[in-house]
Amino acid sequence: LEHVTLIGEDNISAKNPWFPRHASDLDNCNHLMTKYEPDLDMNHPGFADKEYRARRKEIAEIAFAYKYGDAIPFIEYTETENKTWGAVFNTVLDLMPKHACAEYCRVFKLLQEEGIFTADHIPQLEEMSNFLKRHTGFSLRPAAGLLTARDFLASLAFRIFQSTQYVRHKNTPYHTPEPDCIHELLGHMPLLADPSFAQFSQEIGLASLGASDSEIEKLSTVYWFTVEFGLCKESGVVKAYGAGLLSAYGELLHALSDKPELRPFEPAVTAIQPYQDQEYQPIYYVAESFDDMKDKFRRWVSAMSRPFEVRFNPHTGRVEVLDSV
Ligand code: TIH
Ligand code: FE2
Repeated sequence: LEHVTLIGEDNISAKNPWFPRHASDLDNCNHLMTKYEPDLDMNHPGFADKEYRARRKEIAEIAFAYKYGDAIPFIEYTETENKTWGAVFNTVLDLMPKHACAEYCRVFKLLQEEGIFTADHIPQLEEMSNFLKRHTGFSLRPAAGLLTARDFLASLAFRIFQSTQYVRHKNTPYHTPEPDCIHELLGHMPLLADPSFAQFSQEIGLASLGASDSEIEKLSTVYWFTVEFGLCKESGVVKAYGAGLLSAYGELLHALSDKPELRPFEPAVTAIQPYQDQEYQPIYYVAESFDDMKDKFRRWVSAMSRPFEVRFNPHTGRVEVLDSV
């Protein structure tokens, strides 16, 4: 066994930079990227819809007021919002058996059996959070919009997923340029309840703590091409596991058509692939399996250059910093 020493949390230095050490510190990790918000992005489907923008703002306010430990406030979704959910839900239900990976389908069924996933209403984040806790220890906290990569990834280290709570514009159920709760719920939640996938998500989060800006950029690119837009093989057939595909049937069909380029997942290469989130992706990366993806990711991430190591202590819920040099 290697001899390691624990660095205390109070003497912040290059070897011990500030980052969240406990889930309660995430109250300070909710900085937003506003470029895709309907107020600023002229291509957002809600840009010209005043009523939509007011509603989105009303729901985002809840996230600004949220503090660690609070129950996630209940939202009374409107009939229009529930109908948008229903349209996406029914299409996913239809496409899933053929195009979604087995782990996704397994949890989806569980969510239906528990009455959380139904076509007629949007699940509440609080009930979804309780479901995740029972399966993988993941939980949710509300987010006001697209977060900075550093803040978003940091939360994953604590098995916390920061989730938006507002709904996409009714005119574009097949694809939206910014995350909304339909994307979080239909796209992310099933796999966050899968033990292997939850582990992978937490490892990306842990790797991001105290990382340099360029490392954060690489980690968020890997996140983009796996958790968001990943494809994987299942008995030789390519299936979707990325949340941005499973919540956007327009893009799901595009990804599995002959239009985009499919490349094998290789972290060092994938990590430097430029991408955008305005339109469908021209390139997707295909993993051999979740386990293969995790192995490749671990090998790649262990070559990163932080002058310290981190580990999550599940008994205290704290991230500990180890002096490894
Ligand atoms: N495009 C996705 C959807 O329509 O559900 C949402 C997003 C995923 C990633 C970035 S935006
Ligand atoms: Fe997402």
